[in-house]
This record gives sequence, structure tokens and C-alpha cells, in this order.
Amino acid sequence: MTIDFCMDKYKKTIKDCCNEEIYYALLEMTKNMTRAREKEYFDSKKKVYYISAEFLIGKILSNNLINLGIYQDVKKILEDNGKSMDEIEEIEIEPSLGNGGLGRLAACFLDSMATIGLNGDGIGINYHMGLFKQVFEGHQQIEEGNPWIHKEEDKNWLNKTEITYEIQFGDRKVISRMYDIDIIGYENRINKLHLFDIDTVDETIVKDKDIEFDKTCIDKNLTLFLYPDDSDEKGELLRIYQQYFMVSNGARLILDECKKKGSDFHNLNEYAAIQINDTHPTMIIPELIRLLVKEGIDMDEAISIVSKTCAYTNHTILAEALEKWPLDYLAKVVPQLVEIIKLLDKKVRDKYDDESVYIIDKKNRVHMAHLDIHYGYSVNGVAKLHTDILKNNELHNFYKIYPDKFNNKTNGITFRRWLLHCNERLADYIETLIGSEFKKDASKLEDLKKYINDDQVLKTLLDIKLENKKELKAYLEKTQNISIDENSIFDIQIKRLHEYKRQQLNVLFVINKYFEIKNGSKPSTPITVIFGAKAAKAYVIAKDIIHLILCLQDLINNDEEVSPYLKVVMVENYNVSKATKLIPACDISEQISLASKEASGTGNMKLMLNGAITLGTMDGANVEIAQLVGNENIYTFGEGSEEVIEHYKNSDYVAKDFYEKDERIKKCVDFIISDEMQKIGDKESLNRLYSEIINKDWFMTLLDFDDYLKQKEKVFADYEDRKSWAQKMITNISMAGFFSSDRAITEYEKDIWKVF
Ligand code: 26V
Repeated sequence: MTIDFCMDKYKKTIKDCCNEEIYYALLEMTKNMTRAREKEYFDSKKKVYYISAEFLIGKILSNNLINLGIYQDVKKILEDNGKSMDEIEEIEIEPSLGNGGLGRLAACFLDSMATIGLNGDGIGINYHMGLFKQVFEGHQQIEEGNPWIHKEEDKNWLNKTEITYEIQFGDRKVISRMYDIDIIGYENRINKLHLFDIDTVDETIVKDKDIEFDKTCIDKNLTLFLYPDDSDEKGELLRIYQQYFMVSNGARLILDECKKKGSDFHNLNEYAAIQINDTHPTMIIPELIRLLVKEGIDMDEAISIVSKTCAYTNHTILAEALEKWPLDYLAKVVPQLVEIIKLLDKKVRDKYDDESVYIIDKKNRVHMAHLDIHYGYSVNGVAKLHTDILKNNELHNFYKIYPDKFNNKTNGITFRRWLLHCNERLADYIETLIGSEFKKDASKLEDLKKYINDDQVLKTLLDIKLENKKELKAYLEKTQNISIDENSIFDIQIKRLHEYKRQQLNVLFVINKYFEIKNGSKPSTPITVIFGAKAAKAYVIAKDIIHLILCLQDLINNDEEVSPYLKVVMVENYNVSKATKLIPACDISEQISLASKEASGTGNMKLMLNGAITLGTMDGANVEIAQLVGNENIYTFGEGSEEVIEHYKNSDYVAKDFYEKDERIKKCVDFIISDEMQKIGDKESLNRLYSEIINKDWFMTLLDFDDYLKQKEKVFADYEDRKSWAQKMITNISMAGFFSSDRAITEYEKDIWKVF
């Protein structure tokens, strides 16, 4: 590292540079150091290609400095010169190239591949606008564009490469270009995230701040947005254009690289393992087959080669989220794949009578997941329970055919970002207790257990939590002008807004608590309920729930009688950077999805690692958290996945019954359309949500209401015993090692990729 980074770039001292200049000087220095380190590592013959429509990488600078091992030095130099690392971090615009869990997982996996020294690159799309920026206006979510790419190359994490391809669609050709972002492993190798783009993208077609644009103008909009909404035909078509663009570029790159290393393509699987992240990159299967046939390989052999090279990860069991593209659409966008897909379907039909495993259904829709399962060599779920549900329910008919393909890979998170970076205080303290080995081997966190009865350690953990809470308080005051009490319980639910995640259940708790306080029953310790969530632009009910939370925030925080005991905060524009501020300050981690619906969750892991205690259903990875920490150290509630699956089978859940039977439920739900609320909020929106909850409630909020409230009161009561709470904290932190993405990636490597 050169301490002259500002001198090198701007011929000025650090003191004389503004924060923006320092940021760009550090960016350049990091890139130069990366170039130098790159030469130290040799590539293995086989390489992993992690292909994904989303890589939610978040801000890059600090993470890179940590992984290069120079974060502390840089921070000190800046401080010595009167500058603050935090302020410099604020300059960076976050690349939000993902929606949520799936994209963030891909980013954690890239970090871990480089960290364990695995030769593995990411392949994706260089969206000019990531996920929209969320702004609150009149108690509503407004979506604004979120550009992140700096026009000047030297101020950009993207490295322009010379690699370009001609990509043929049914009705046009485009010329692609590859851009690379360096993925720096923690004190280890450098890999790449390859993002493909076209030079003709035109950001000016987006009107003002809005995210509406002409979806038919492919040359200008192909890589303009992350997943534009697919609520109309043009949106869906654009999505298919994007997906084919990604996989066609990816396939060409993979074949070029393998050929260079000596593959004759007959042995492609000795050179490449392609991990298909959810169904979005599925077209890489027929595309690779097409390209191999073009290279002179016989069709049947091409199919067999590709089937030995591609593996598929499933991230959801929600039927509406499983992609089924009309064959007509594919015929328009990618006619060259249609015959191949029909052939792949025919081979399935020739072998099996069971219609549920066909690729093309009666309505002529192509089931992308079915393509992956038949023509990939591995199918994995992302938590034990999720994989079991796939095997026994959702994909049971496939499991009967291919029992050996199915395997579980419980998700993980990178501890570099989710501990070392976001909670320096805690990380440093852990180091004083157990040394630094946990940074490379997360299982070493278990050594913390020996301090479970050490009063001094327990007290320090509580002190660190309090400091983090003060920091979050200051941040919320500065950014949203909301004042909260650092001595209150920070009860946090942060994740995309979706009915199955049941933010509405937490909201009903808030309403109930509001009534209790009004009736004179005050909590021993005040409670601050914090939400962070974006709703998809076209997802009406999700936006209604945000509206309700914003109205409650207004009502409750301005009620002098209630607000000393209860506050509600809806954090604006929840993203990766906000997550790093919220997670270290959390006491209670809300993981309250309807059992069977959350494939894994990864926020649950981040919060546990930072000493929050989970209040959750037995869903996704919560089940594994519960097994690891034991009943004393987690609060579970609600009906189990098997019972819930039965309810769906028998259609025997009737929300109205719960509403009519339970006085409290009725009172809380009715409050949504009360005069107080209607004065603050939008009548139509509140009415719609009210009626949705009592007449539909597809994700069974009311079913678990009573148990949720009971358990939550138990959590609050237990919080009062500070020592025993701190013991729960240390147990959670010490058992979080299992959820390191280094562990997850090591399992993918051993069972699926086999590179080493
Ligand atoms: C997609 C869609 C698309 C449109 C309709 C509604 C809907 C609902 C859910 C999804 C989920 C997409 C896939 C996804 O992000 N899955 C998440 O993957 C995480 C990483 O494996 C996992 O931790 C989360 O539980 C899972 O929801």
C-alpha cells in the first residue's frame, strides 16, 4: 500500500483533498494493488462459473480494503489527517444489482470463493440502474431510478474489457461488451465478476426520476434496469431478452476460456462447473447445446456434455415465482433455442408418462425449473427444511426420478461484511477474547462459549450493543429526523416486503401494543419496532402494508401518551448499506414468515451473528438456528410447515373465523380502517388491506397471531434479566459459525463442483 494515494492521483496531500477525491484515490489504489496481487495466484484447470441475474454486491471500497488487509491502516492515516472513513464511505453509491436474498447470496458466495482460494467467477448483467431507490412521500413508497455507474472510467469499479460478442435475437443483433469487477478474497486470491452490457444503452429514455420507460426499445434499454416489472407482455419479453443476453454471453465466454485452456469441448465438464442461480439463467442449457452442435458435436453428445456441466439451485417454492415462459415469447426472442427446447421436452415425454415433469405444458409454457432438473447434474435447496419440502412436496415427482441429484446446501453469509466490516466493535472485542483465527475459520467462534459465565464479558457485550444502538439512533435522527430511545428494545424486521414474510403480523402486534399502552398497561422497557423493506412497484398489497406502517409511525410517534413506551420506524430505502447499520444494533430479530414459505433467509444469520435473538417460526434456516442454539436461546412460535402444507391441501384455513373468534384480532384488524387511521392515511389503500386480511389472508397471518403475541411477551420479559439475555447473545454469536458462506461454498465445492 502506498500512503500517498492522494498524491498519486491528485498531486495533493490527504489534508488538501475533499472526501470525494480521497474516495477516488482509494479506489485507484485498491485497483492497483489488486493488479499486483492477481499475479500471485495460479488458475486451476477447472473453474466455477456462478451465473446469476442478480449480484447484490453493495458498496465495494471498505470491503476491498478489509480483504486486502489494509482497512485499519487506511482508517488511521485518514484519521491522522483529520478525515473520517465513515464520511468517505458515504460518497460511494451502492450498486444495488439485486432484489434481495438471492442476489445478496450470490455476492456473499463470490467473496467466499475468492477467500477459500477457489477459481470461480460470477457472470451477470451490468444493469445501469439497480433496484429502485425508495422514497417516502405522503405515507407512500415512491420509486426512483438508482443509477450507479460513474461515467469516467477511473472513478469506477468496473473495468472495461476488450471482450465483445455479437448476440443474435429473433428480431435484432446487438454487440455486447464485458466489464469486470474484481472480487478480492480475504487475504487470498482475486476472482472476477463479469458483467455484460451493450454500448447503445440510453439512460435518457427514463423520464425524470421515474422508473417508467419504453420497454420495446431493446437497443436502448436491454441493460438499463434490474428486472423491470413483468406485469405486462412487454416487460416479460424484455426479461427474456435480458436472460438470453446474459446466458449467450456467458456460454461464449465459458467456451472460449475452456478452449484456451485446452478443452476440446467433449471434456467440457473437466474445465467448467456452471452453477445456475435460480431459473433466470436456465437458457444457458439449450444455448450451450446449440453452440456445441455448431462446433460439430453430435446433438445427443452435446446434451450429455451440458448435463454434466450445469447444476441448479432452487431459491423458492412459491409457485408464482417459478418461471414459465410462453413458447411464443421464446419463439419471438430466441427462435434458435425453440427447436432444442422442444427436443429436450420430447426426450422427457418419451421416457416418462407423468405430465407434471414435462418441460412444455399443455398451455405451451416452458417450465424453466424442469429444464434445469432434467438437464443439470445437481439440484439443491438452500436450507434443510427447504430441500426436504422440495423432495417431499414441490418437486417430489422429480425426486422420484432423480433421487441422487437432490442435495441440500444451507445458505451462508460472508463474515467479512457482516461482522468485520459492519460491527468493528464486536469483531475487535471477539479478537481480544479468542484471537483472530475466527476470521478465517468461523467455527472458531465456538470458543466464545467458555465466557458464558464471565460477568465482565457479558457486560461488555451489552455495552457494545448499547454503543451500536446509539450509533443507529444518531443515524436515524440525521437521515429521517426520527428520535428513538437507545435504552429501548430494538425489535427489527428487515427484508423485502412480501405477504409470506408477514410484516403485517408484526404490524398487528404494534396495534395491539398501542391499545395496551392506551389502557394503562405499559411495557417495563420501551419498545422500538423498526422495519426496513421495499415493495415491488406493481405489488399493490405490499405497498398497502408499507402505507399502513408509515401511518402508524405517524400516529404512534406523535402520541405523547404512547410514544415514550412504543415507537415505530420505517427506514427509508432499505439496502445493503442500511443493513450494515441496522444489524449491529438489533436486539430482537423478526423472522416470522409462514412456515414452509421462506426457503432459507439470510438476514436471520446476519442478525444472530451480531448478537440479536431470533423470534421466528420454524421456517427456512430458522430451524437450523434453533437446532444450533437450543430452545433457551431462540423464541419460536406458530404452526409448523407440515401443518401449514396440510391447510393448503385441505383449503381449511378461514381468516374470517379467526377474526370473529378472537376479540383482540378483531379490534386490531378493525383499527386499520378506524377514523384515526383514515384521517392520516389513504382510505382506499387501508380498506383494501383490511379486506385482504379478513377475506383472503393467503399467508395465514391470523393463524399465528395468538402464539406470536405470547412469545413476544416472553421475549420482552426475558430481556429484563440482562445477564441471562447476554448469555443468549453470546450463545448465538458463538454458534453462528456454521452460517459462514465459506462453509457453504466448501460444501458446494466438495459435493457439486469438485475443482480442487
Ligand atoms: C420472487 C418473486 C417473483 C415474482 C412474484 C413473487 C416473488 C416472490 C419471491 C421471489 C423470490 C425469488 C427468489 C429469492 O430471492 N429467494 C430467496 O433466496 C434467498 C437465498 O437463497 C433465501 O434466503 C430466501 O429465503 C429466498 O426467498
